[in-house]
Amino acid sequence: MKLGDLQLSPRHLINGRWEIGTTTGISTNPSDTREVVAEYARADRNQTELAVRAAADALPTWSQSTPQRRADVLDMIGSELLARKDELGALLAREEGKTLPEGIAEVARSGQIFKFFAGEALRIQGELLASVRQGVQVDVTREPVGVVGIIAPWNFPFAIPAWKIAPALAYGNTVVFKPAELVPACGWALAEIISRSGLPAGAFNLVMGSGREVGQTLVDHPLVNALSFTGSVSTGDRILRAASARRAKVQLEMGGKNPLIVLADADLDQAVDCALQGSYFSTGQRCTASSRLIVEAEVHDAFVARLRNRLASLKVGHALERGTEMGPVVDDNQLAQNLDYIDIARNEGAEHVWGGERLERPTPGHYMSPALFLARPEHRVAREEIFGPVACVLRADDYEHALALANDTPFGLCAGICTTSLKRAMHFKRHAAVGMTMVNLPTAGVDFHVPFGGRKESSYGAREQGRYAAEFYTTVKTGYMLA
Ligand code: TXE
Repeated sequence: MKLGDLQLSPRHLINGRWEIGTTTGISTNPSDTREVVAEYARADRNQTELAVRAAADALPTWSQSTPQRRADVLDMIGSELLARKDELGALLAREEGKTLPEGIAEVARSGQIFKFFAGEALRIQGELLASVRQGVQVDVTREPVGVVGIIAPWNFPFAIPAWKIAPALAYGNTVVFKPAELVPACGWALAEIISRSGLPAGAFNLVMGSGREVGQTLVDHPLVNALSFTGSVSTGDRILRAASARRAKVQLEMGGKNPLIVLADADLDQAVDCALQGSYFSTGQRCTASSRLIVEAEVHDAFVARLRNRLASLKVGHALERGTEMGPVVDDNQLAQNLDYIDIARNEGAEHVWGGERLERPTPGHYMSPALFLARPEHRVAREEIFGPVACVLRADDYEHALALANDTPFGLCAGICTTSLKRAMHFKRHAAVGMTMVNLPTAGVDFHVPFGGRKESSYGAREQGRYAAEFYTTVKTGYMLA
């Protein structure tokens, strides 16, 4: 059976059983909208509550399981993801629209994430301290937070769920996972592997459906102790307000408007590569995408000319077609939003350099050409997250001006610089007001074993990934004992 080619009928996983939904929905292939990828079960409030109860009931068993058992479960999931990366990568490309190589790489990374947290389950640490009181011993230990609600976006349908689910389970929590409505088949394929990994029934549950009903039920449910969310700023804000009102732990990863600075001393070909990859690969649908290219005046025109040439030959097409460099936009709404921003940019007086048009391809899909504008800092195209293949160039007088422009944003996820000056690179790493910096690398493309997250409006709560994930998925207990 090859999931990459089939029409699937994903069901919910609730308390170890596959359940039909109260209604059904469909997901389609953005490269060929005639093709239905999945006809999937959609849950209502009651079904979501059953999943939460199942997770709560499984908590005593799973939270007391041995680190070895947790490591075995996570390692098995990781191994299967790696072994099936081609097949699952094809499913991802079909349902979300990133190119096949991008899809395969994402599934492989998801497998590595599970394997990393298999190791972390064996390395849960505490502290033993001398007390300030005579004869007393103090220890600090980590315990699971409890039931974790995981609400995921569509743009990384394997990797983002993986980097939330794997640490949740590694540290002994139980999970209710809600994938985004555009990518239920990917969510289900991951859940199907997890369902065969040896977890007790109810330790991991999948419920699909709308954010308003399924997502909101998780946010409001008193038995959900922690919520990890990736998505838009507006939804993140709503979740934060509701969840913190009932004192649940919350972690949010939201938007970005990430700058890439190109200084006059940069290797220009390398800088153009960084801009091309960071701004347009994965169709620009990454929170780490570089959508503001801040270029020092001396090399501005040369940089723009080279990037324009690269865009002119970028192959936009069906995600599964060999040689495609940029797949379609995920759906009609996102495409309409991208095209609206093209109009806004033109109307506000940004200078159009390339692209931004709807494209026809042999199959009916949501295709558009990569867009580039010369903008001013006040233009909306330079301030708001578009989440598509649309970037703008801002002209900077010098390094100090470039840094000020880079930090002039409500977001603070990632920032990059292309330079051959070690002094400038070091200064930039220290003064960029973000959670992640890149030197001579695209802003998008991160490792899986180190923290991921940002500042300002981009993120809220403890960092994701790496061993820092323990901050969110555990709670510490301080023990005193008269020795
Ligand atoms: O996001 P939402 P959408 C941005 C991007 C995109 C826009 C909309 O600009 O165009 O957001 O995308 C669930 N309670 N990003 O609609 O609505 C929802 O079902 C609980 C940037 O996909 O934030 C889905 O599972 N959950 C971002 C998840 O939240 C709710 C990545 C995300 O959906 C809910 C994705 C509610 N009330 C979108 N409402 C990035 N920067 O990485 C919705 N959801």
